[in-house]
Amino acid sequence: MNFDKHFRMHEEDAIAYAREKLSFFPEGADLSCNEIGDGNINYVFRVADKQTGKSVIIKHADVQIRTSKNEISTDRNRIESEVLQIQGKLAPGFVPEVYSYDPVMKCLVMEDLKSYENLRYELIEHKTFSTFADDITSFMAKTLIETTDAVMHPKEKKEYVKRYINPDMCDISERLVFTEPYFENPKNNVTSGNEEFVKQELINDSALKLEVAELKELFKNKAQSLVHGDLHTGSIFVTEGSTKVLDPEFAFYGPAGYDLGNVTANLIFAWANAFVTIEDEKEKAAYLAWLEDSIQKVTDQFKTKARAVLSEKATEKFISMDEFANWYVEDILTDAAGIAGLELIRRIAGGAKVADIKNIEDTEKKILAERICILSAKEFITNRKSAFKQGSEYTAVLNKYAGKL
Ligand code: SR1
Ligand code: MG
Repeated sequence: MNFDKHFRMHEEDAIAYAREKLSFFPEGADLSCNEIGDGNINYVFRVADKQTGKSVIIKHADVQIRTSKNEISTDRNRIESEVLQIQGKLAPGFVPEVYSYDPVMKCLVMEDLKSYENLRYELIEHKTFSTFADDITSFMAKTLIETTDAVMHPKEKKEYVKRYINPDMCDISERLVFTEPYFENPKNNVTSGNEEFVKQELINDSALKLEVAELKELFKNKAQSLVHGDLHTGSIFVTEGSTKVLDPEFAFYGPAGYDLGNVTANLIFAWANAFVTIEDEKEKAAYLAWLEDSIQKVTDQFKTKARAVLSEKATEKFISMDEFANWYVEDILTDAAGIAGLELIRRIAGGAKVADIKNIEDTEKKILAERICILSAKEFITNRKSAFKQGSEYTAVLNKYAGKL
């Protein structure tokens, strides 16, 4: 095999690929391989030297989506590889190191974060991470603000806009996040017992749908920052004291608030899971308090750090006017609130579910968690322009519905 023509790789191909194309392992190394991908789209191989334990990750893109088998561009693999490297320069230490990218086999070869765990599953197990909010807000302030043309030269930024146009992946988000949950569709697979609620609160609410349509226009047209584009807790790996962001295959030039809103919404899924599943009152109060503190810090620390990046690095002359710089950051927070609402809704009333909610075994508890998320989401969307410039406003809404329902 010389890997000069693309095909869908399996574990044995990844071993052969590592031997032939990578200089990572010594000749004759006894290699093993496991396919460890748990996402919907790609194949992720961990290739390891059985003797030394040294290992590498090969992320491989096929021409079909892994779950649906629908056709999809493999350019996402190039975008992921390049964006990881850009993010690594802007926010050192927050992404895995990229070793190589193969444009023929669509293989992104990168550091194996063996000692890290997927944040979504850690939160479901009610674990806490003392530096998470600080880490993720540093990552977002740097990668989002430093790729705007408030900081970059406008011509250089427009080159990025062109290079990271990502039509197939944006099409997925435009359908799954911004459209399907608001129309009847059997693929939405709504939890039994919540169908009427979803119909009433989402499909029949034309005022809400107008706001959603406005946010969809924003997503399609606001080429503000090089966004990660899918920054949910399954794209984040953690260990105590360190955070790594993976999987920017949905990256494109979009509203900076897209990433911020996704982080907030996915912490809220963890909150809703903990609210309905933790039985011991003391344990529950402590865990909800940590999550609420994290949810608040995501907004509050991002706001401070984004402002600091602008003060330090802006090339746009108007940023020196405090009123404009403040408006610039608040505008991102407005978008983030709308996006947080959309992400909460689409993971419950749309096709792509999250384990925090999907895996709640007791149906009554699951229905309750879903309703808290949906009603809160509606407030985030409809009141985004006048509220949610402070993190405590998000947790106040959650607690309001948790107390009511
Ligand atoms: C077909 S892809 C479904 C979802 O998984 C990804 O992680 C994105 O969130 C996408 O919407
Ligand atoms: Mg992903």
